[in-house]
Amino acid sequence: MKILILGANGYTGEPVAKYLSSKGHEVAAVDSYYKKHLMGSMGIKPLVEPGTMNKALKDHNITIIEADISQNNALDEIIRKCDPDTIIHLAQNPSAPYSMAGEDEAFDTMFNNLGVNMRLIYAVKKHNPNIHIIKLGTLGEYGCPNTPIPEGWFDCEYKGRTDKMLFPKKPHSIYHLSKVHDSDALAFSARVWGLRVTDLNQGFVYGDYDNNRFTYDAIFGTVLNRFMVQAVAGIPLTVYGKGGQTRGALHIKDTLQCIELAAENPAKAGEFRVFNQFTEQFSINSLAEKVKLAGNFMGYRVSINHIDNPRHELEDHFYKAENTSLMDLGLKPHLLTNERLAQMIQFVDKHKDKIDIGQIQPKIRWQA
Ligand code: USQ
Repeated sequence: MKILILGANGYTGEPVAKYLSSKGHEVAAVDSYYKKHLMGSMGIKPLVEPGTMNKALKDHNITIIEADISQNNALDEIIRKCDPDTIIHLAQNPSAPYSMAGEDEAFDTMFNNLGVNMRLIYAVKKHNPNIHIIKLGTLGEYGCPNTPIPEGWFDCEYKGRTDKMLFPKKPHSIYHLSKVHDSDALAFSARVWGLRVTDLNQGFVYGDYDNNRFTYDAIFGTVLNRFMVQAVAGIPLTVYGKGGQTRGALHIKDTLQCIELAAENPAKAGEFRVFNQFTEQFSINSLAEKVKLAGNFMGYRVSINHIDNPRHELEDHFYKAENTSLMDLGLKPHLLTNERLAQMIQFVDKHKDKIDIGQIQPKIRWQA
């Protein structure tokens, strides 16, 4: 397949580019270094910094394109040149805390995420509506409803009449809200213009892959990666509030498998397909306990600290997201065993001299 990856310099983008290229696909990788520059401007350093795409992808037979696809015509030219049959769209600001830092950050998140998504829709519509768009969405679009969460669509009955509808969303941050709008725009593009779309509603990702950008700060780091760094650094694990928050999660290797499965089994013309992309669900308390147990067994002194929750979110709630579609396509999960946890902690330990403890505690408050 000819695959174009938008946002190929990130924690997920770079592994996806390498993985799909290693599977024999013709891969082109696009990035504007938006996030790399943003993190630099905020003084945030990842545990592992792969540098530019040139540095990270150069031995992988991948076409590297530096471009700002939020600009009019930029993506059109790339599509004309690369003629992809699949576009994997990861070119977004992925941080809930960043989006809640203030009005400018909220605007930046909305402008970047919705803008690039709209450019993509129009570029595909103009040049080749047959291209399969795979969009990385998030499970956080749904929030935490007191009902099970279907994979996008559900059978709705109201006042005696029925229809197939997209499940209502209750996001908890401007970032997650931006993804809700993206999903709506993509569903619209399938309904009205017949585009082929897969929306992957992903849980939080953990783990490293071939020296990708591994963050642990309070803005860009996801919870399990943060806990593992805190365990190694001897900082009490930062559980926000009661810790009963429950989320879907998956190892970065499963993200790669899921994207590959979606690409190899494309959506039909006019179909907006939603897959919930996670392999297990955990409460934050149970994650902290797992890290504490594994860390203590490995000789670290790990303790847990419930800190004032900087976010506005339910801390004790029902949570049951459905996730059979990717399993049915053949996903073989890499589960969070004690052995895997120990391997990941060892990886963090190899880089422990780079841990900056000033990046750990959260400073952005949802209701400030
Ligand atoms: N949390 C803690 N302590 C921490 C960090 C986080 O208790 O030190 C809690 C948060 O309050 C939240 C949960 O852990 O309840 C997940 O937080 P997170 O920072 O790992 O994830 P989140 O901000 O929700 O966003 C991340 C990715 C995002 C992706 C999303 C999937 O950054 O791109 O879309 O996970 S989901 O969690 O399903 O929304």
